[in-house]
Amino acid sequence: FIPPLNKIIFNSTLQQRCPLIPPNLVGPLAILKNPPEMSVLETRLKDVNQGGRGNPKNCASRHRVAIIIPYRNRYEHLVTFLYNLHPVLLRQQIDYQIFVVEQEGTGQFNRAMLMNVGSVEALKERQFDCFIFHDVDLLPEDDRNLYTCPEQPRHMSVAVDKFRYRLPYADLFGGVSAMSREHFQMVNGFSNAFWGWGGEDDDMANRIKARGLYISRYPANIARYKMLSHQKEKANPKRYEVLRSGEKRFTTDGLKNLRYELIDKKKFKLYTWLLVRLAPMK
Ligand code: NGS
Repeated sequence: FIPPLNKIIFNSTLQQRCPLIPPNLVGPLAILKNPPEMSVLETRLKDVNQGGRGNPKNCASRHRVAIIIPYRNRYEHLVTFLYNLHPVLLRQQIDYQIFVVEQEGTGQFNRAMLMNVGSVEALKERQFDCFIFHDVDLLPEDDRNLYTCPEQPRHMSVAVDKFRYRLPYADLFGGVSAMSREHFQMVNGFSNAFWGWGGEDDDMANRIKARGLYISRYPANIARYKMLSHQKEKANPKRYEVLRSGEKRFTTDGLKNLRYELIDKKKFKLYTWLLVRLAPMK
């Protein structure tokens, strides 16, 4: 039996594909800044399934997306993030799962490595089509900013309030960014060599260009974000050096030499939590 082109078989029933443009978007959003307690939020977001998964009810989503949050010590931000993001993703008819990848201990934070781990661990659960790497302190201000899988790597946090809604520089790839599974694997993921703040996203921008891909963006009037306030991280003084010598490591440093230990994993109602110990790169 071959189903008609616009339908697919889903849970052994024939389901219509979701429309290209989700019908219930609202456009500009009021950011919700005072979330209820997590337990209350869990009962309120009743369309979210265990592990922080969502899926449109009446159509088959076109996108299986793993949302990956590199994380440590920002519980209040996390609650606010979940409070704002789940309703948006549900309205966008994405088939998604939120992974919070927490770095164990107090050593230098390695954002890029946590995102590599997130991608590897997500694929152990399902064959996601793409990854959206998302800082926990950024909240989308418009639900037309679709969390779909991109043709080309997509930088999503184009206009952030903290930068007066201007893109600081053309190759910026930090904050929120989306990559297809194929492209992410093609560039060997992120570098594991950036310990402490800064540079890892610029290195990814270099990887993207080196492979003949390019950074795409939605218009700045839609790709808008609010940043939650926090103390500034101490920048890694070596980041420019590591960045400059990055190219010779593109094929070796990344998913290929990723070493970590998964210490714990739990499926909470609103997210899948991974606690990882990162092994320093040799
Ligand atoms: C650049 C950093 C990036 C960072 C970007 C935006 O200077 O990692 O600023 O920063 N590159 C280097 O340090 C080499 S932020 O928006 O977080 O203030 O993403």
